[in-house]
Amino acid sequence: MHSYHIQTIAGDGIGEEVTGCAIATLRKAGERYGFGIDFVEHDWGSDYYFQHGRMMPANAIETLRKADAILLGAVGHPDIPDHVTLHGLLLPIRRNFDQYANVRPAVLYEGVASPLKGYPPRAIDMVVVRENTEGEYAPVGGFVHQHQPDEVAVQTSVFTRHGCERVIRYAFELARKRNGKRRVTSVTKSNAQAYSMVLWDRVFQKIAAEYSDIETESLLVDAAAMNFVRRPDSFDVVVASNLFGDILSDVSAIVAGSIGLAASANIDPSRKNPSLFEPVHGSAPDIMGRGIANPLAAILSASMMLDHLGESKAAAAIDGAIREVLREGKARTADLGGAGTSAEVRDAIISKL
Ligand code: GGG
Repeated sequence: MHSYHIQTIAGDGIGEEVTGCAIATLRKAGERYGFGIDFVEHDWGSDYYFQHGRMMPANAIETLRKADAILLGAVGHPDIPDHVTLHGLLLPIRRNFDQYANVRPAVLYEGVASPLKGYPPRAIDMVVVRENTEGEYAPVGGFVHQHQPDEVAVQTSVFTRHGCERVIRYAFELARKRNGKRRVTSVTKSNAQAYSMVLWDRVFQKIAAEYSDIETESLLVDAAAMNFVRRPDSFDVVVASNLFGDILSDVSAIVAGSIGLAASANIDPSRKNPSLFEPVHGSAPDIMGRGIANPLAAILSASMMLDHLGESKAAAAIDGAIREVLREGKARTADLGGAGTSAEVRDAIISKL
């Protein structure tokens, strides 16, 4: 029996609760579909930071490199500045492992209400592909005259032709593979960002010419934000820079019912490094420890991980179980209008497997 080596970082807040549900679901899927999973769980994150002054150990990347894949919960703590938690854990992992495609699907499932009227189940079925290693998140900048009245902060975006090409190509390949509208929408703000995003637009035009079977659209990010609300059913694959993709994927999550359903995969398509799977949501400290967080984003992320590892039957079974539980509407958490606990939702999924 093949066994996968999965390393997990539950992280902060509700991260522990939802990752626990994902691990339990993966164990059941392994039993049912004949593969083993050896989990190594790391206690990295904000509690680790309080003890050690850093979010993860100095050799964390070398440790994680041994994994077939990584499962992450959430990062963020009210007593630590957000840039410390994010730059101390998630962002170095994405960059060190060249996880340049952050894939964030948004599907309106049967039994889930969109805040927008008039969309039947699956009418919204899109995926945001966010560039994940450079752009506005590049760690380039600094402070001058720090904490003085004349303080200056410089933050530089980095857009490389190579970086744009590979993520745009990934989006086109995904549009070919998906059973969708075969459309790729590129999002920039190239009227204002007249260097970096003009380069992105040029690269998009060049790559699009290689995919004549795929329809294309280019939108400025303000128009894209409006159209995610006005006509979410028109989107299939959306490709955007690091920051824009992050923001827009919160919009696609909420028009599809809840951020509690938003899964994501940070993929190194070369497979030289492990990929990382995480719910889009953060640590939600306001509800941590109460056992009421929606575990479905974490479980859907675990399913994306199985698919990436080649366990497509098990992944499809988890997706099917989630669809059934949502359709039945008996076990559901508060974000979806229910009063259920994370454990009830987890158990409902596991019983369907
Ligand atoms: N699920 C991991 C998490 O806590 N994400 C919250 C977050 O702020 N992520 C930043 C990003 O993806 O750019």
